[in-house]
Amino acid sequence: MMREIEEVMNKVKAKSDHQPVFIQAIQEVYESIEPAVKRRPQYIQHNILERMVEPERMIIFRVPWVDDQGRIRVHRGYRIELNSAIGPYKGGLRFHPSVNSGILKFLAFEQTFKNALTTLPMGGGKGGSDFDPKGKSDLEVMKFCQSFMTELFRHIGPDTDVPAGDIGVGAREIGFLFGQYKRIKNEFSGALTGKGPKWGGSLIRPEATGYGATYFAQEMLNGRGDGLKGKICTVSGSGNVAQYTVEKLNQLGAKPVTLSDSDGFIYDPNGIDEEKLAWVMDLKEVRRGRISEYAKKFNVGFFPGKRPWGVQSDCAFPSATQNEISGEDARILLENGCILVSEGANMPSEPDAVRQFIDKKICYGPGKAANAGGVAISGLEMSQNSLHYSWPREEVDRRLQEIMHSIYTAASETAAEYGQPTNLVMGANIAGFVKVADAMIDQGVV
Ligand code: NDP
Ligand code: 2IT
Repeated sequence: MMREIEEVMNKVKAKSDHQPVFIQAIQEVYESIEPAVKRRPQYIQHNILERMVEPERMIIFRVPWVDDQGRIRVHRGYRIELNSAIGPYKGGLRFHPSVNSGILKFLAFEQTFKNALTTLPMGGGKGGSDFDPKGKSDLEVMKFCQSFMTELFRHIGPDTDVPAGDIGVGAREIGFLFGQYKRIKNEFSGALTGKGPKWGGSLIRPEATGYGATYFAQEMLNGRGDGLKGKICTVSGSGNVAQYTVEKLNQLGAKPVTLSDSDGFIYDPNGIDEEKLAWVMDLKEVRRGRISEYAKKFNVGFFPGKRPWGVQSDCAFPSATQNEISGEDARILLENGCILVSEGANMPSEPDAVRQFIDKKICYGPGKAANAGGVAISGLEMSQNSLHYSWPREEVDRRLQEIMHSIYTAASETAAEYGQPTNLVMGANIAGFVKVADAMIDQGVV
């Protein structure tokens, strides 16, 4: 590794030793952009590498609320405003007991380059809380969201910072958060995305991440004269991204056979078809149940405590969380003949798994390219809100496909320019980084 990159990595490691996923995300980007940094000495002169990993602002706050038993509870709220070089901070909110500043910094860092790849003017941010919506009543979730927004509102706004959903934050939570924002600010504006379609939300936003990850898979396969038709697909997770990945895979003639949650995975060799998916959506969004219930309902296997990567498949769509494909999982996937991994989740593959996918030259779409469809449609929701207008479903879906195509083109052309045409990790990281870094240089030492 170049001396200058190594020096920055050593400083980051010393400063962030309790933030392994943040270090992992930086390491992956900085290793792969080295050839671009060599060609552009200005990045070193302007100390861009060190500036890029220091968030512009981090907000940490107390979130007190009262549960259904009348007990006073308290959680920690965060918003990381990492980079605003190319637009207002933009990125989701995660509500999950594991949330801490290291996880949110890794997500904000990834988000910054992902947003740059979308072609839309959005900076990078991420936020959330260690609050767990699972097992809470709707009333408790509402009270938590209202308390969270009672602090967050002063930091966000349609031209400042625009949060959206992520793990544990879906349509229900965005509704409660938006209601409280509007009430405090006395302003109906696009300060959040992922809103309901009847009150400012963009059509296709709920579908966008999963659809986008599937369109990205199609782009990668088309690039090799292949397609999704007839492909057996493993999908992890059973939330927003997983559900709409399964929906689009079915529409494109592929066969999704697994879904999971933190308790284990189900394997349905006959395929999770449209009807079964409708049942899953009701299970997850209405009854808020566990994926193991699918196994009972449709009489298939449930594998407690396991991830789906041992199931024979052509294509894998990790759509749950970070580091859910280990080096060992990757070896098994490849041994079983997997030719494509399209990452709906953020950083789902451990570094050893990433290395194997690149070395074997399979179709490998890293998260910041493959799952950018969600934030891209968030960007289109911002545009529609500021126009006080909304576009029809077909129009938004067409733009989503165009954006996924242009991300694939940017990543593969950049990879080719640096002599590794199949390495979309390198291509996406360089294309995203260069855009943000150049904007930072143009704007001076800020
Ligand atoms: P949801 O909350 O809707 O679903 C998350 C799913 O992943 C659930 O099935 C959940 O299971 C599972 N999961 C979460 N954490 C873990 C864990 N530690 N171990 C095992 N399973 C886990 O979230 P989304 O579908 O929105 O997000 C999924 C991934 O996609 C995340 O990595 C997110 O950052 C990424 N992403 C999301 C976008 C969006 O628009 N929503 C956009 C781009 C990326 P359980 O119920 O047991 O917790
Ligand atoms: O990781 C992501 O890109 C998201 N959770 C979506 C962010 C957004 O602002 O739509």
